[in-house]
Amino acid sequence: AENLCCSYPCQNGGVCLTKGFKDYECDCTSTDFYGRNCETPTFSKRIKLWLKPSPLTLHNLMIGNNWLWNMVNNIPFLRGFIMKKVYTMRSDMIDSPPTYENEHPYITLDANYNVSFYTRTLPPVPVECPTPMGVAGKKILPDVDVLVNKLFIREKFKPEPIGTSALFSFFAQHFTHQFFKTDIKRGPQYQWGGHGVDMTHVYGKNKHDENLLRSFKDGKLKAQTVNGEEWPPLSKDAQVEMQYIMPVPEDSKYALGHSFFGNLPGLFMYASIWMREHNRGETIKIVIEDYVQHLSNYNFKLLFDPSLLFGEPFQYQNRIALEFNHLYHWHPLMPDDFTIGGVNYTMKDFLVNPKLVIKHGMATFVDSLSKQNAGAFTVRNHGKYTVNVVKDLIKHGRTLRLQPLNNYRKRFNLKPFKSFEELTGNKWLAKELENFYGDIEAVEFYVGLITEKRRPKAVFGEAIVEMGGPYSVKGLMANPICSPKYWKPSTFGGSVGFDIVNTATIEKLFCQNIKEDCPVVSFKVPG
Ligand code: MNH
Repeated sequence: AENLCCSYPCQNGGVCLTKGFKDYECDCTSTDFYGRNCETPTFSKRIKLWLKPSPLTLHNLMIGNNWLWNMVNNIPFLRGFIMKKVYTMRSDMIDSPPTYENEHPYITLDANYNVSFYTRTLPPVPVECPTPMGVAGKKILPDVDVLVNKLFIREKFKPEPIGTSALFSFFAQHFTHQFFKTDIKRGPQYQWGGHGVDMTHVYGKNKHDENLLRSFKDGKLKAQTVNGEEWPPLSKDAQVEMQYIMPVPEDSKYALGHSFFGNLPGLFMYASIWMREHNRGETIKIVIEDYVQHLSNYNFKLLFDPSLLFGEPFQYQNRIALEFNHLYHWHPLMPDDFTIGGVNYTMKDFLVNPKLVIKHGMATFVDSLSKQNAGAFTVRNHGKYTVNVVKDLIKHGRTLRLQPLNNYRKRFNLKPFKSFEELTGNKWLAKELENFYGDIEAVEFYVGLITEKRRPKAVFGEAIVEMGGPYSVKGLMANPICSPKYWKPSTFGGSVGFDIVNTATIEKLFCQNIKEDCPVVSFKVPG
């Protein structure tokens, strides 16, 4: 007998239950919908839906209307009001406490208590379904090598259209590696991180590593001076385990908070600047007001102010979701080569070569990355060294039985796509995808995300933003330092420390830790 839940009959967040052998039931509890498939809104929900602007309307409001935002940005009460809406609307999309894990298509307590699992926003496709995606599409998914050769491999570099810099790409990688930590030996559903912004990528994964990295003087991390600048210690002077993707000479091995960060100069650069700075509250401030600000391209000036959530119903707990990890695979943002202080380096020259940062110096390095364009997040734009990463990712999506993109669109209040052309906005690509999947309802998660048409004036398509936004806002604002008992000057050593957090910017982070004149520090290539 077939599992009737394989066709995802329950709408609007209703939960599907099999009933006997040839029936199903939808649990519509607290969805504001009723009916066999939770398809009918209650009267008050109908009015709310009618008044509610679509994600596209909101996006257009935020990226346009310069005059309006110039006014709002300068009226603290209005700016705070709008920002509170951003916090609550985004984080309300995330289940908290977490609901699903990878082993069951229904809620289990393990999803909450087993913190070695990534959580899942949507449960896995039931194993007994007729096709890998449920009932839609072919019985066998496209061959990963064929798929990647056709849709992922970069032939000619495509620059990111809104002018995102390579400084941004490395920030993304550096920042997110503190909480995307797959424990691949156990399997792609396992992780070894702390489910949030815990700064383990600077201080080390546990107390043991932290003690090795700390100098126990003035609260500072161990450091060494080379060419008149401070850099992380060599591995022989702080024996935390590092992992390199190819062999490295001993004198190029540095002790860093994250075992991967010796592999790329851009990561070593961020590791070094945070070692010089070391303050946790600043990260969230910089991520919201510089990093997400750039990413959103909003004319509204985003604000980091945890007190806006005080008194609101909001859970100060976070769990990293598998889907968040998958959608954050932004490898196309990496260019194939870099110009540092006028010298050209290929990615091959860059790999396992952190010494380049010391050689050119912090100022030149950050200046050069700021002036260099990132790659576009789109098809056929994965550089040579990241092709295997995306192959693994797609394979993991399959073993984990991620639901198709359209189900995620519905979960995050987006209209499911009706055709391949609507997804891609491109006839050639639509044709290719149709050959691979046969049915728009069977497009895999990551493949759908990267083939989705870009929004006007944006880095990504709709789905990445409408999913990534909620995970990101929830993860940042649910951090304990944002909670009422923590968010006060005494937690930061008094008003001086609190003030540092409240005025932090990416530019200050670099410039106040560089002795020379302030270089260009920008997530957007100037000019
Ligand atoms: Mn990247 C995982 C290489 C840039 C985001 N990345 C991995 C893995 C490798 C890797 C290897 C391990 C996965 C596997 O073994 O299958 N990544 C690179 C290289 C570059 C790179 C060589 C640059 C060149 N990565 C980036 C950038 C981002 C990013 C830029 C943007 C945020 N990478 C990820 C994420 C993971 C990952 C997210 C998953 C990490 C985890 O789950 O542990």
